[in-house]
Order: sequence, then structure tokens, then C-alpha cells
Amino acid sequence: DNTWGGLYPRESESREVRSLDGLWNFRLAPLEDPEKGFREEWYAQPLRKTGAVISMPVPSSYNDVTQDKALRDHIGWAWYDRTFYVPTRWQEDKQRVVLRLGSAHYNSIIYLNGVAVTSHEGGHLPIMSEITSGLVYGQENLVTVAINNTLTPETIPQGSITYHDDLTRYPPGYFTQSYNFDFTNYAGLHRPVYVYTTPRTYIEDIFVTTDISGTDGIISYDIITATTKIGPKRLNDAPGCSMKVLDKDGSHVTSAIGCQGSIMISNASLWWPYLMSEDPGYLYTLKVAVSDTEGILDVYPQKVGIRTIGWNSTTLTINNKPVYLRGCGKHEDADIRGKGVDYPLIVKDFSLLKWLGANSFRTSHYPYAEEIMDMADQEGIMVVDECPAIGLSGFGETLMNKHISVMEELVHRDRNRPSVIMWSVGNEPRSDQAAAKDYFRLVVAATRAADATRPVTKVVAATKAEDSSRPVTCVLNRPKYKEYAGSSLDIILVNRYYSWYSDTGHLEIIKLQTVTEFTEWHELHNKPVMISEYGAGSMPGLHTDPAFTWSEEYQAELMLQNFEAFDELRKKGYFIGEMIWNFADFATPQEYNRPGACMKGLFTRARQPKLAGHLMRVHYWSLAQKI
Ligand code: GCB
Repeated sequence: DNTWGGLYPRESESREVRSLDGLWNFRLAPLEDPEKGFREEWYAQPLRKTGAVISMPVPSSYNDVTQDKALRDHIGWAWYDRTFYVPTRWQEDKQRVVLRLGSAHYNSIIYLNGVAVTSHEGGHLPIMSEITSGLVYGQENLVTVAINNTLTPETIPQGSITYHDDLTRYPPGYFTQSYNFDFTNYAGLHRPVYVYTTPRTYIEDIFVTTDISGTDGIISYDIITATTKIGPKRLNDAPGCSMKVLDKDGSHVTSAIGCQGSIMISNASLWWPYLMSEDPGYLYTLKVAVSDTEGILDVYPQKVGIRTIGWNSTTLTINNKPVYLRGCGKHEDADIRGKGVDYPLIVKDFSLLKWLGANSFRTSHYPYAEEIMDMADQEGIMVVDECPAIGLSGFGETLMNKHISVMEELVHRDRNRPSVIMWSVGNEPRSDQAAAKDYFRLVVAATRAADATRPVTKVVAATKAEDSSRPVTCVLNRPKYKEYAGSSLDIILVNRYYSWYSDTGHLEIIKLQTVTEFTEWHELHNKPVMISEYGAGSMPGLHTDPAFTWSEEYQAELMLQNFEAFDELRKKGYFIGEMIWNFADFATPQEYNRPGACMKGLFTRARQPKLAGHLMRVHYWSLAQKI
């Protein structure tokens, strides 16, 4: 039952937003009886009445918050619940009420007062359900979420479950979960949960695109209004839209009338990436209102950054200026909270990105929280917005349809964001399999169609690439001559670990191999190319000279060799950026080749710089001055 998660809950003259974050009650389903909670209807009563519960913070991953190994390693259903009140005034004022979860990893079923109100597949995108008629007003309400983190070849991302039935080696019923990726599959209610109101006739959706004409900015908009089917509606006429444009300081710039149209802003302040202007990340606010003959019904504040994106076979431009991406692959990852949204961490990470002189990151390998994306918009940090398709293999139709619907949900969530400059349909698929060709052609076409610069409805039809406002990419990691996805893409992104996963210890080969390979990728597809991952693991505090694998020196010298290759490639005119792997060390499953974490961070997991962090700071700031 996947649908779009709706506009982000924001307060306005007509909307109230209440947070349901805090400590929820929590209980795991037993491994040996995973369906127990459904059979015993745990959702029909407070969880604490069904058995022992613990307190679980929301937002947070559940894995690392206690001393319990079974909780950390749990595979299967987990149950959350809490109670909350809504005022009777919401009913008297005929408000429409919506429950919204920023995400729930991976499959989830949401109940209100014992009744299932919605379900969702996929762990990184918002979920909403109108709950107007299911609430008891002025009394206690119960919200329950059942959530399952099992990954299979049919989920995105993929994983697989192995049952070990050799009873001489494993206990009865023993199974293990493996993954097509290297990061910890943290699970839980990772993002804020809200209950919010709108009037019964409300702004359902807003789509903005922007353009530039001389010194003027143009905001084209499409407002979709709706009326809830529940209860009497106050609607004396077809709703009409109007809007005010406010500048960064909240001062009135101009106004417009109509649900579709465009607004001209003379001498507009453009949205520029960090270090490309004195005031990067400039955002206007479009205060959208819908009214009937009796007056204003609903108001929603929509941020807008005025900028253009362009690309051809060699270059990516913002506001008609070529840009070179200086960035990092990242993860939503920290100790204790795992992938839980954490405001101190968000502010710290953006502060570190700016300290580095970086202008971009990739949401490797799944859509990040909207709270993070808001910061990117506001700070002028460009984002390669990636969906959760990592390491995909087996390109069947069911998987493809799921992949397309994830891309549509992602594009729908993020299409108004100026920071999003590229969609990534995946990371390192097994695109050496011939079936990848049609598969990616169709996924890319659907992505382009979802981002068409014309009124968008929920029905997505294939359209031409010329209609899209952002390039589509996928991170390729297959031998270039047996690779079937690249031909469908606008920009070629490749992860490459010379002198780490191949020729380990031989730093001297990096420059030659990197220049050769990326030149060939460009020649093969005649498209801009970028390195989306390179790097080496380092143990903070381990020093060796001459450099030796895992030392801070080895990581730094590997970077220096790569920088020389990138200099050379830049001179050729089609190399549009570099993103190191990774911004910070991050958690990985238990294994013998990594010490509990991927150690390729510029920063430790606690966000302190390694030698590599200091080196990158010098490199990115000097690049920012040069190009
Ligand atoms: C990759 C993956 C990334 C891994 C990295 C590594 O190519 O895209 O998710 O963490 O390599 O360190 O192996």
C-alpha cells in the first residue's frame, strides 16, 4: 500500500503540528514464533498488556540502545506503541487529521486504536495516513506500529535469509540474514512521527520549478487542492489559490493568483552552491493559500531556491556555470541511535562538510531524512539523491516495478528541493547481466517522467529526457565493456578503489589506472563522468612511514595519488567531480575483514578528523579557489 508521504508537516496559519517523538513502548516478536503479535492481536490493546515491554526512543534505530544482543541482532517483527491525545477543538473546527512517519525500516503496518490504517514497504520514505475518523477526540488514542526488517531478493535493498537445517551444526529453526551491502541494516522508527491538522479542503501537493531570465528569476508552480471525503466540508465555491513570495528575511516580494502559473521575481537572489556565492543556499518562501468565497482555508509555506541545472556530454551546470562536485559519500550512522534522526548530528555534519570546503554529498545508499535535506537546501550543499537500490541483481519485472515505485516516491518527496541536482537510481548493480539493459532503460525513463517540468499527476507516463529537470545516474562498478546500464544514464558515476581492493599496497599505480579508466568511460558513452567513491580504510592513531595499509598515512597518500589523477582528468574537460568514500567511519555487520566498521572515513564515527580529514580540507579549499 505504498503512497506518497504528503507534504512535510509544517505549521501555518491553518495547520497544527504535534510531535509524537519520545519514548514509545517496544516489544520484539519471538524469533521462533514471528507471527505471534498478529495472532494475539497485540495492536488491539496497549503492548504492555501483551507482555514485557521496554522504552524505545523515537526517532532512533532500536539495535544499539540496550545491552541486549538479541535486540541488536533481531530479524523479523518488532512492535512499537504509544498513546496520545487530540483536542476536541480539532473536531469542532472540522479539521482533517493526518498521522505521518518520516520512515519505518523496512516493512510496516500502522494501527490506530486497534485498526490497521496503512502499511508501507521500504525503509527510507515517509508514510502518511488520514486518521480524522479513527480518532477519539479529547480522549486517549493508541498508535501501534509493527515493523519488519527482513530483506529478501524481492526487497529494495536486497538481502537473503538462509535456513540452516543441519541439526548436527545448528539448533532447530536456525536462520541467518545476509545483505547485498556492507553497512549495518539498522531498523526501527528512524525519523520523526507527527500528527498534524489541515482544514477539510486543503493543499495536497505543490510542485515548483524555477528558471532564470537575465537577472530575473521565474518560479513556476502547480498547486493541487483536495477535499477530504470525511465529514461535511466547508466549500462555497471551487477553491482558488493565491500566494505570497517572501524573501529570506520574511519580507514580502510579490504575490500571485491561480493554482497554476509562474511568478517573475526581478533581480532575484539565486540559489548557489556553497562557496559559489557570498550567500549560498538562498531560499524564498512561497506562502501558498487556498480559499473559497468565505476566505482563506489552508496555508502552506513552501521553500523555493531559484536555480537552473544543465548538462551535456561534458559538463554539469548550475545557473549556467559549470560546477565541479567536491564531496563525500555519506551514511546516516552514529553510535547508540544508529540511523535515527538526530539534530546535533545533522548540524555537526553540515558544519564539517563546510569545514572541508565540500559542496556536495551523495545520499549513499538510500534517501536521507527530510530534516537533512532541508539543511542541504539551506546551506547550498548539492545532493546526488540516491534510492535504496544497492547491489541489485536478478532484474525481473516485479523488482523493476518496485524499483520504479521507489523512484517515484523519492522524486515526489524531493522534487521541490534546490539541493537535489541529480537522481541516482542505484549503486553498483550487477549490470554486467544482460537483463540490466532494459531494466535500467525503463527505471531511468520512469524517473525522468516523474520529474517532468510540467504539471505532475500521480499517473506517470513515459516522457522524453528533454522534459526532465535533473540528470539521472546510477553508480556503475562493472567492467566498462560488459556493462548494460550506462547507456541509459545522463552522467556516469563510478566507484573505484585502486590500490585498496586491487593492487593493494601499490599506491604508485593509482594515477595511471584511474586516468585510463575514466577516460575510457567517457569515450564509451560520451557523457560527463565522476568518481563517486575511492578511498582506503585507516585506523585512527595508526601511523606508519613509509605508508602501510590501514595507517592514516596510507589513506592520505592514496588520496594524494588520486588527486593527481583527477587533476589530469579535469584538464580533459569532462570530469565533473570527486566524492571520497566516506565522510565518516560507519557501522558494518560482524565480519573478519572489517573491525566492526568501515574505516574509510575522513572523520571517525564520533566526527573527529583523521589525517585524511585535514588533507581533504586543504585539497577542497584549494580546488574551490582554483575552479
Ligand atoms: C563500495 C560500496 C560501499 C562500500 C565500499 C567499501 O563500492 O558502494 O557501500 O562501503 O565500496 O568500503 O567497500
